[in-house]
Amino acid sequence: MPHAKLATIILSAALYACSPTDGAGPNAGNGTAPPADCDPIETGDPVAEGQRPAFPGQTRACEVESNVDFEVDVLTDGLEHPWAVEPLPGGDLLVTERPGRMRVVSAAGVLGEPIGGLPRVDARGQGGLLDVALSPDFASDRTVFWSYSEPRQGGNGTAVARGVLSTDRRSVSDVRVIYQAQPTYAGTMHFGSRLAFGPDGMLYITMGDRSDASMRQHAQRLDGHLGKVVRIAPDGSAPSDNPFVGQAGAVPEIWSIGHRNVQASAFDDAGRFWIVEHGTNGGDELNLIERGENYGWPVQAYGVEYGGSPIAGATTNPPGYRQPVYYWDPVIAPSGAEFYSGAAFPAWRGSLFIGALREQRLVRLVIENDRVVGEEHLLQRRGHRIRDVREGPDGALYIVTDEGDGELWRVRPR
Ligand SMILES: [Ca+2]
Ligand SMILES: [Ca+2]
Repeated sequence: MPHAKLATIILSAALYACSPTDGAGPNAGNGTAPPADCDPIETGDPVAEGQRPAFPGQTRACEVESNVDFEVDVLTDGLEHPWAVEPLPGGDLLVTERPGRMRVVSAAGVLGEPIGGLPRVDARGQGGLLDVALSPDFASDRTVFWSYSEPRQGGNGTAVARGVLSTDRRSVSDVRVIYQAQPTYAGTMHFGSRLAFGPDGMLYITMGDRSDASMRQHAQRLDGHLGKVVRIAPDGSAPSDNPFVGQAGAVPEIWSIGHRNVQASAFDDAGRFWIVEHGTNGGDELNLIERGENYGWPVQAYGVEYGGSPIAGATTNPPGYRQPVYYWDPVIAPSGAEFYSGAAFPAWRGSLFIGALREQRLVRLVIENDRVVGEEHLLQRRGHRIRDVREGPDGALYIVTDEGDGELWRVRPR
């Protein structure tokens, strides 16, 4: 589509020329019209008819093309539903597989044996071994943190454990469970749970609402962890500056509330925390998370139920709830996110990359002044559900695909 490409290039130039002045202030973009010559990335019919964004540019951003020349190396296949890839300092990679295995894959693509010492997981439905994160002091303490669905009396729940990786990387020791989401529930869906350490040294855990209609309201309640972003210290304790510490009836680990199911999170260069949540049909959301705020679910939502009916009790823009910075209708099913900061791809610096399961692609967002000003779709012809994306120490992007025969990819300059 040469015509569309030309229009995009012209549009990009116009955007970059005008945005620094237009975008100042926290409510930048409100009331400003989208560029008239924009080619929106999404041209299909919205799923939810008649819904309107709260501000221009909140959905269907302009298509941008970075025209980066890259190569995709399939480092390994044969991974069973890998959920996370975490680059190690020397260039090797930690990978989780949902049935309960964690392995090291070498930078050359050699698949290691499962690491011993991990607790049992409830690997039904969306559950199992989920994310892994390195301690901020990994080089000295060799400590890793992982999330999983923990089998419990009466059901299961998202948990986070930590352990010390042996120097031969065959096992973890000193394993401690530092977080157990409450309440326990007998279900197999919406466990969250990306892990990210903030610049404050705290561990941010994104949660799900457990999916069933009877559980949704937990996202608005302070007496449990479902549907929240949770912030804990590396030992599992609740920091004293969490927003609901000391409030009667509130669990102290809560950082923000009103989330549906969050499997993607990333800190930006400025140390701000962004999440991408699975919405209902037509309502996947990008949110900029601030302490103690309410992100709306299940009161504020775009889209409709996957069965097609309206979301009972929800409207798109009720007062008192944070609006998403951006939403997708149709949905992408987001999992895994990373702000790119490497030297290998200068054109991608500052971009937010997001894995898309349903749409089987890598999404790149250009964000300026807290607004999405461009969206690009990459890797969409490979036909794999993208589960996680991380930047390696070499500046390459590392990706795992959610398949029974899942793959680990390295995206590097050609
Ligand atoms: Ca991770
Ligand atoms: Ca929301």
